Amino acid sequence: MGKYTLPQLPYDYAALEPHIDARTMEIHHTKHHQTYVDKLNAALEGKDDLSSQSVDDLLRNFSKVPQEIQTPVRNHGGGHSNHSMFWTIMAASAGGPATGDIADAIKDAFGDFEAFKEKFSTAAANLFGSGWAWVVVSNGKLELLTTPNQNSPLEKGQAPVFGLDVWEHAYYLKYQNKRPDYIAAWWNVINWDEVNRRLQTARQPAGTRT
Ligand code: MN3
Repeated sequence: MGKYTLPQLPYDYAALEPHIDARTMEIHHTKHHQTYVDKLNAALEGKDDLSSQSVDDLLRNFSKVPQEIQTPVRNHGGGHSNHSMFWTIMAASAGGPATGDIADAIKDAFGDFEAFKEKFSTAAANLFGSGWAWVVVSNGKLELLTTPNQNSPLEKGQAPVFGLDVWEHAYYLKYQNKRPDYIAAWWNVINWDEVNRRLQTARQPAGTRT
């Protein structure tokens, strides 16, 4: 039994239907996410000084990870952190325009919500290969960016507010090659309450985050 463990989903596999199907959610959680956890634990075997940190702190302190295990920590630590975030920022009976502080922050940074949604969706659709589209707090400002593979914004000192998994495993069973359809559907399940909680944390100065 390794140090890092697969978190439970805060809802049933079928909860996000019809936008994200139950079979995709089950495989994504029990196979893909579990594999990131297992491979992260294998990479950190015997390195208790590193694995005593939360996975997010491990990535924030990436420069302290020995070079010979940087690649598995980036891939599988990133995979564990990214998916742990992803499950929580989705919910049943969610979606719609942003609410609360994130609505104001989006307006300040990107203009109106529909313009932002378009910009984020285009970035996610155009990302070549596998990766994530993100809204992060970077130097106190809200930014939209993408990362390849499972690379986490935490590694670069950016605080992820929310991110969208655009690996084919996230949508292929239901949407096949139609990634833009998956992205359009995903806006119906984004959990703005959790995004607002994460925004509050992301805006706290580094070092005081929990
Ligand atoms: Mn995934």
